[in-house]
Amino acid sequence: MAVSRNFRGENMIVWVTGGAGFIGSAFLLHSLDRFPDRRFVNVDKLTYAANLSSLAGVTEGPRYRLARVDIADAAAVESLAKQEPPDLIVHFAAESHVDRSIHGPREFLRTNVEGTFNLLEVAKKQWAGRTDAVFHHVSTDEVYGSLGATGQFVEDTRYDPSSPYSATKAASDHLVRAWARTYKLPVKITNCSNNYGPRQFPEKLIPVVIRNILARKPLPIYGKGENVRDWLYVDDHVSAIWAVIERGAPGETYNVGGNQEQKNIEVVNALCRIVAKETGASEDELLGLRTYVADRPGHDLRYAIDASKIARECGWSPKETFATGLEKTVRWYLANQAWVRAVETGEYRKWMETNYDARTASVRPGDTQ
Ligand code: NAD
Ligand code: TDX
Repeated sequence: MAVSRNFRGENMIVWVTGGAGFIGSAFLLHSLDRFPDRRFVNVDKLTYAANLSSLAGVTEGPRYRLARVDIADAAAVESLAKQEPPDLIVHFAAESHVDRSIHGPREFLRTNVEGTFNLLEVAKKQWAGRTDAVFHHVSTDEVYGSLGATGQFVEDTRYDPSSPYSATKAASDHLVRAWARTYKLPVKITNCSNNYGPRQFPEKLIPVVIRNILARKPLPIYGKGENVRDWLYVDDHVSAIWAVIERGAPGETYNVGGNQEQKNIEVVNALCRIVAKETGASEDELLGLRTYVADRPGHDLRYAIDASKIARECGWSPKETFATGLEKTVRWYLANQAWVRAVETGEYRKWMETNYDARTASVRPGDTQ
């Protein structure tokens, strides 16, 4: 007998692509807690950026499954859709680091463009005639390119990506909109500013700086440290995505940001101050670690988000300020130094590799720790 599904809850299958990454794992932890009657399928290739210890305590069973699937592999995505037909797809999976995209852009095209294409095709096939399903595409403010000293990105700011990363994210946004217009696929898109928080891979600015402060290593500041980012605490991004899934209009795009602009040098200074306060170290000693290094090629000067549409239409606003979120983040890294060490030694990958079952494309047994 066919299982009847109800978008509002029971038996609903939610695909979370990239659920073992930084934002995807925060989304899963929140969602498993909030929706006890839904089944979440974490569709993740488990690249270097995945870390299953971020999902410690999440057990496989009726409510959760990890499916190790490369979204750029069309046959694998189709086969998973037969086993686990989705009602909602929340698409995080991507190659996400700008510096890596400069040195090796090919993987960014595969995952960000072809991978998104494969998911759209599967959704199109699965959802023919359905209007209650949702393909939620998680994108970035970097698609809009760089601002000068003033102004903010709005939803119809012209796309003008600068890096291979942002160009592939822009391409994926265009595909999602085209599938909505041409095939009437029920899609929603969010373009979010820089996230930070617990469990971010130590290649992005904030975790790199925290790690290096703790190891008393140089804190690399690209160029003059004058570039501005608009920072959002990761759990606020998670709540924004649910606000749009639940209250956003089909086919619409929503910009997400915390209205917390900071120059990179201000971020580094704040981290030195907080770590000094939390550990009793000398703030001057930590500030002395700051080191200006060669600039990132094509480095966007400034991002700033106008998030008034999501506030107005979905009733969303962030809970954390940059000051409160940064303090929480530093405390998490101080309390979880083993997490960072496991990444540095490569230990974090061993568990995944030894417990992977190629026959079921799952990582077992239950507990992911
Ligand atoms: P991340 O790099 O931490 O995690 C990416 C996850 O995707 C990893 O678990 C990885 O294994 C998985 N993945 C990569 N390639 C895959 C493939 N081919 N098939 C299946 N899974 C694959 O990324 P993140 O920082 O959590 O970002 C998640 C999403 O949010 C991305 O789409 C990114 O563009 C977007 N975003 C990120 C930020 C930010 O500041 N981090 C801001 C705005 C938007
Ligand atoms: O060591 C560093 N030194 C430094 O000065 C690093 C890693 C970065 N930077 C600068 C570059 C940026 O101006 O800090 C700023 C932030 O850099 P990243 O953490 O690499 O983030 P960014 O390039 O802004 O992109 C991030 O936000 C938007 C995410 O990586 C993207 O996935 C997201 O779309």
